[in-house]
Amino acid sequence: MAIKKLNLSNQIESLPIGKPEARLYMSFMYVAFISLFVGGLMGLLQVFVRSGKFTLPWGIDYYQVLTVHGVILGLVLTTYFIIGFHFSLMGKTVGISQKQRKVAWLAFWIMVIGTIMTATMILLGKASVLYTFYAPLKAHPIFYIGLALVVVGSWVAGFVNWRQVYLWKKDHPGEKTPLLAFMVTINTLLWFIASLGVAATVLIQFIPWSLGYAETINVLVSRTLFWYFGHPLVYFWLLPAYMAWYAIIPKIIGGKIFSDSLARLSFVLFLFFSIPVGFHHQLVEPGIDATWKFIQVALTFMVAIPSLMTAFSMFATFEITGRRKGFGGLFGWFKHLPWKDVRFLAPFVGMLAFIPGGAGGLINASHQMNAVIHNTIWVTGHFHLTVATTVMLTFFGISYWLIPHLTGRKLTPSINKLGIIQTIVWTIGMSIMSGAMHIQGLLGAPRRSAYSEYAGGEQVTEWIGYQLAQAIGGTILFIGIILMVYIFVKLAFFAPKGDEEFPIASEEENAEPTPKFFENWKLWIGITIALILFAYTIPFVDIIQNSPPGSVPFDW
Ligand code: HAS
Ligand code: CU
Repeated sequence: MAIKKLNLSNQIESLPIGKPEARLYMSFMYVAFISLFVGGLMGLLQVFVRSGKFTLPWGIDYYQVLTVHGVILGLVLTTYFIIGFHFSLMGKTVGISQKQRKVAWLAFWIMVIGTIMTATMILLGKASVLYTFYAPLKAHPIFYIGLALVVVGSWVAGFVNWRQVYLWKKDHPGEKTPLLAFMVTINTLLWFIASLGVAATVLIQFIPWSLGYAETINVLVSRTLFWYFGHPLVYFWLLPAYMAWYAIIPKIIGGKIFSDSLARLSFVLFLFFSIPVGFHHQLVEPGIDATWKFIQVALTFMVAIPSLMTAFSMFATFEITGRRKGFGGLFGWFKHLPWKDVRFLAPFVGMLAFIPGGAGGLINASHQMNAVIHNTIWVTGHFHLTVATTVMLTFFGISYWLIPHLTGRKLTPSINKLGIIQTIVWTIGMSIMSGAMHIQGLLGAPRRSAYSEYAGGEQVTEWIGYQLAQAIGGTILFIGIILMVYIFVKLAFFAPKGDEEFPIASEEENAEPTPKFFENWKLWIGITIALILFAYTIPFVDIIQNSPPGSVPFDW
């Protein structure tokens, strides 16, 4: 398909998405929603086991179930949804040529083969190493090779995005990259630079170790490389939600983008500060100098700033839009937001959840308070607010228009209503489950833990009430998952034919032009690499030079 010329003064002119493209984007969505169902079912089993009233049948192990849950939801669902969404945004704004589409299919199949390899090993019980899979837990080599393939496939997908932006820019000299394509480029860069860390630990440490070529493994190196990747991973999840908040939600509520420059700046800041902060997951770890932990914590607080900018920007969009529609008073604009439109409601609840979710993150990042909550189920509560609510509800919000847009169907009033019920069910289930997890964590209950009698049953009396609450919340959430999967199937196959809008907001007519320097990719990548080298070089050399003898595996 030839790439159409865009007029990008301040208005968005969007490209049509043809059937073959839609098929490509939908393939990623199918995997994502199958994962939602399978991963959610595992979550249900977990809360049941932890209630103390249920044991897993057929010798299935709790940690095997927990690994399926984390890998399928945290790694598979997210990555497939995000890549499918990225592609859709690129297709809509800069186009994806037929040639690049073939490469994109290659990416899909590499990822699928990798996913099947990894999933098979977990299901066979040969890889119960949790989604954080660092040493000394050891899995079957095929688990790691599969993971490596998923990462390679995602890189190929990233190259497609970059290539398209490059071609578009060649065709449009002097024009700024469309906002959403700019954001996708940043998120792809972030993912690429971050996943070099996980690729290094998998290729250099885990594959030789699991194949038996190396007898021992350097645990601290493996954890450090994992968290070099693991923290930016959470922003790789968050940024697509922010894309929708900045550039799509304003359109849905009948407004304009608050500030194109502010949105771009916040994404650039995410690129800078997402990566050199992995130590905030290793604050209690011996072997890392306290000075470097301090430096990375300071950088962690920097990465909160673009989120605060986003919060400011969202409030501004809501208020300006409402007032322009003539809703006066202090909160009139708020009352008249389109509460009955699920494309708005679901992401909005996601935003709300990020207020306690983000605050919890700031608690986690504070060294002294981290000592209280680290390795407790508080952390599980934190990430069920952030990734499983803020991000997921926004992804659902996106699905309500993206899926029918791609399948040529319509979001009918009755599906919209069901979506609103889904959002409410999710909110109630998650509030109960995540709330109970936070409190139980403060009482010292560990995370990554099956039901246990602990200290002769004493602790059970203190904790069991919260574990029962988690089982209740988790069951409600599972109902939410069934509803969402049902809605997905409806929108993909059964909803009436129609032409659902792909909502992209435009800028104000008289908006200030976006400064040219935002297109200075060399500068952004240069600063990113400099910050990573600054934050990691000295402590990493130290870790390698002063490492204890390698650890023998904890084998399954
Ligand atoms: Fe986190 C652990 C620190 C954000 C996910 N985090 C985790 C883990 C996951 C995760 C999965 O420092 C567990 C990893 C594991 O398995 O061990 N996190 C932070 C900090 C932030 C943060 C400082 N986390 C996230 C996001 C995630 C996520 C986002 C997923 C998507 N996290 C930590 C730390 C740990 C950790 C430690 C390790 C703990 C340990 O010891 O193990 C920040 O990015 C948060 C900044 C956010 C804000 C909030 C801004 C609010 C907004 C909403 C505005 C609302 C509006 C609507 C507009 C400051 C944007 C309002 C309307 C009305 C009318 C009211
Ligand atoms: Cu983190």
